[in-house]
This record gives sequence, C-alpha cells and structure tokens, in this order.
Amino acid sequence: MSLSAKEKTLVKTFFSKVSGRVDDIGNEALSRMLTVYPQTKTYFAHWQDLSPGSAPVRKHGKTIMAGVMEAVEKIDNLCEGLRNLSDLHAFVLRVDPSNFKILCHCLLVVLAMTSPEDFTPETHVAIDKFLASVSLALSEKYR
Ligand code: HNI
Repeated sequence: MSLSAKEKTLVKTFFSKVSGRVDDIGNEALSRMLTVYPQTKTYFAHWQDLSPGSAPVRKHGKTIMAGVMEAVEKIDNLCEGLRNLSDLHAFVLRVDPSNFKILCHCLLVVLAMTSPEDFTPETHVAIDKFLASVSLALSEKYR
C-alpha cells in the first residue's frame, strides 16, 4: 500500500495548501468523530465538554492535525516517524486501533468538503492511501 513518488507529491502539495486552515479542519473532523461514533467519547471522558466545536475539541483537533502535518513531513518512513505517537496510543492511552480508521475517514470527508477544487480524483486516492498508512503506522505497536 506504499505511496508512489507522484502520490507523495500530491499529498504534500495538498496539505501545504490547507496548512493555514488545519485548526478548523481538525476541529471539524474530531467533532464529527465524536458525534457520529459516540463510542469514541470514552477516551475523552475527562474533558468538560465533548460537544462539536467546544474548547477542548478545538484544542485537540489542533493537536491531531499537528500530528498529521508531522506525518506529511515523515511520509517516506511513517512507521519510524510515528513510533512515539504509536507507543503513546498503544501503551499509555490504550486507544483501540480501529478508531484510527474512523478518525481518518472523518478527516477525509472534511478535506473533500472544504477543498472541493483541490480534491481531484488523483488527490483523493493519494490522501486516502496516506491516511491509511498513518493509521497503520499508529497501529504498529499493537502487534
Ligand atoms: Ni490521538 C493524544 C495524534 C487518533 C485519542 N493524539 C494525541 C496527541 C497527538 C495525537 C499528536 C498528543 C500527544 C502528546 O501529548 O504527546 N491521534 C493523533 C493522530 C491520530 C490520532 C495523528 C490519527 C490520525 N487519538 C486518535 C484516536 C483517538 C485518539 C482515533 C481515540 C478515539 N489521542 C487520543 C487521546 C489523547 C491523544 C485520548 C490524549 C488527549 C488528552 O488530552 O487527554
């Protein structure tokens, strides 16, 4: 499922274009995950307010997108690049890895909605593969 050189370029170009809006994108993706898949709320039960767009949701959306942007930087070696994050999610946070796919799908939808011009079929495929690779890299430590 590795990305071709062309696909990597498409991913990098796309994310550099949306880099100024990642806070809103992260908020929207995380809000959707918590709304559509309420079982994911269990991981954030310590937050005051889990409703869409709340302060902690916005803040964590920003954190997640920082992780995604870091993954774009490390696109050539995601398993190595995301090792610490994978460790954290597996051993400290104990997030079930099936949730990575859920969040990545919410993110894909938000990217498609908010960048209709740039979300060409080729870019769609490249980003889908990239997010699947991020999910896989984050799941690495669960084996
Ligand atoms: Ni995730 C913390 C990145 C998916 C639950 N997460 C982080 C941090 C980053 C991050 C970065 C902060 C790390 C630190 O403090 O050093 N998370 C990502 C990325 C994805 C992802 C890039 C997938 C694309 N995380 C998920 C999913 C869940 C999740 C799917 C649960 C449903 N993450 C958490 C929790 C924390 C967390 C819980 C700690 C948050 C807190 O404030 O308590």
